[in-house]
Amino acid sequence: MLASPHSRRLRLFGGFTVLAIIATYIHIRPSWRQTTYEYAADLSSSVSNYFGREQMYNNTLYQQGTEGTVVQYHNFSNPCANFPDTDGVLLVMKTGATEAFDKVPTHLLTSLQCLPDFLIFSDMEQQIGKYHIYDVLAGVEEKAKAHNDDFDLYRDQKDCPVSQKTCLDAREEGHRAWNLDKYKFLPMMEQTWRMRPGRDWYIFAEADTYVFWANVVYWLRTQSGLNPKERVYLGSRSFIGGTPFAHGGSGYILSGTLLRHLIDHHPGIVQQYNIKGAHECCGDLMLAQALEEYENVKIRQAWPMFNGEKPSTLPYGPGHWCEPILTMHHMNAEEISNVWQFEQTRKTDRTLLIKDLYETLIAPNMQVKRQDWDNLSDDVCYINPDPAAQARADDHRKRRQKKESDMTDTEKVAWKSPENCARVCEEEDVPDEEDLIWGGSRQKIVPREPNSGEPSPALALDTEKAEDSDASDAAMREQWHRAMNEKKKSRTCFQYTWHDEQCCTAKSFKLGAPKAKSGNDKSRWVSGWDLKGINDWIDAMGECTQVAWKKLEA
Ligand SMILES: *[C@@H]1O[C@H](CO)[C@@H](O)[C@H](O)[C@H]1NC(C)=O
Ligand SMILES: *[C@@H]1O[C@H](CO)[C@@H](O)[C@H](O)[C@H]1NC(C)=O
Ligand SMILES: CC(=O)N[C@H]1CO[C@H](CO)[C@@H](O)[C@@H]1O
Repeated sequence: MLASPHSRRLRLFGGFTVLAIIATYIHIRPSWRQTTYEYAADLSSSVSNYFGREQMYNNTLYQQGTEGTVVQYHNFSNPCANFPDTDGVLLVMKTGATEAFDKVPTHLLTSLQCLPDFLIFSDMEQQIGKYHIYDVLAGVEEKAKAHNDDFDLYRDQKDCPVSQKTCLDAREEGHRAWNLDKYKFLPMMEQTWRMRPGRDWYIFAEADTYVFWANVVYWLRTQSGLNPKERVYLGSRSFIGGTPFAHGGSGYILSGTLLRHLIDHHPGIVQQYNIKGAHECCGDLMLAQALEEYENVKIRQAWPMFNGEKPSTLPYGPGHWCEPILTMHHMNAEEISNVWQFEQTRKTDRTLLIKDLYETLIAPNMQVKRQDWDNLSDDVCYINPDPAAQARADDHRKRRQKKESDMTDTEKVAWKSPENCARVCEEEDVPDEEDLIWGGSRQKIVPREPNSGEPSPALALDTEKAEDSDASDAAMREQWHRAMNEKKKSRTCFQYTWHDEQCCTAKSFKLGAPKAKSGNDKSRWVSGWDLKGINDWIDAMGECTQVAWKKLEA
């Protein structure tokens, strides 16, 4: 350690006045000088590391719990070394001038640096470094733009003599940006085909979409069974007014053949939809309508591989575990960079599964309880039956209430406190083997310290079965383990949120997000996770030996 200047001065002062201290000073001086020298050497080597070409850094994702999944140090100088060959696949990103400079640069620093080619479309022509952003609305005819309020933002953006941020507040312009956005989809199809014709696959994404390139390319080429010579339209399916469409933010894919057909065989289609836009809510819906109307092609469902969630909101659990992940949505710049870093620093190059996201990005942050936190639990709700309390609950939660007659005793009082709410999930926990007494000759299993006095029904049933058989102790344990494994896997309660005499639980686990603090204890949001139940479920699932590629519906 280096002494601070102040204590050094003190020591020098003491040295001139007290002989003994001079002696001490002389005695320690060599080691002090050496320390100083070492410090300087450390500093100089870390500075040269930082500015040198080695670029070997601490991996900030490496922490307790992730030692097995990501490397501790990583050489960040060659980010595209393991990037897949994207020959024949083109990324088309759509953004808007109110957000482009917030969202696009992080893509350029991460995956886009490894793509040999891509297109970025927006509602204004802009330049970010060496990258050009095209105004996809430039060609929209005057008759579609004039007298259409939806284009006011388009005009305002052009009139802004300084930076867009100075003229327009992105948050306040949110709905205007949204209204303008729907007009971009069909022109984007046309311009994509004009500018980059003849690719096999076109991946359309937004500036808050994350694309897992290794998975997407591998899936398209070897697992999807799709042929780019056919007319293919796929993504995460949503419905509006009964019409299925590929949700834009989750990313979606058109085969080159379909894009060519749509643009080359139907002149006037873009103009028609530009005018139609004034009466429709969303551009991704309009694209589906156009594909259906002119090509008779419907979306093929690729969810949950194409996904509208991000790591912190993804509902991990049944159906979201051994499934590979191809896209995510609502990703802010920091989240994009984090997931990219995860892809870069994984210890393996096997297909990235939803489970892998959980293990590295979420599990280290799971804890029993968080105050002022909303974990997005709302699958089943238990609300104070008092009419005044019911009136305070929102309709969605009210609809999710369990019937009183279907409730267990624990569930009936779940609304009373966060602790009561937590017990709903705990009821599904299975005992650990260490907590059981294994009977002697007369084989019998009883919980050592039963929570409720009586063993749970499933456990009692299993005990009977075991008693009936003459099985050896080992066979009985084996049978018990199998039964417990099934019970672990089939649990339906993983976490809860409590707030204002409302308890809601979820049949999946997710991290969620902070919720604004509110004044009194009753209205504060508390979220909690049944960590034992979650970890038991994960253990019971085991390693995902089979990658659960989603079979596309016709
Ligand atoms: C990091 O990789 C670059 C090239 O990819 C190499 O030149 C450099 O020596 C590596 N640094 C370390 C510390 O391994
Ligand atoms: C890397 O992490 C270690 C502790 O894990 C820390 O002491 C060190 O300062 C870090 N290095 C850099 C360059 O941040
Ligand atoms: C952040 C978020 O989506 N929070 C939701 C949590 O659950 C309540 C009740 O269902 C919703 O109203 C919130 O929007």
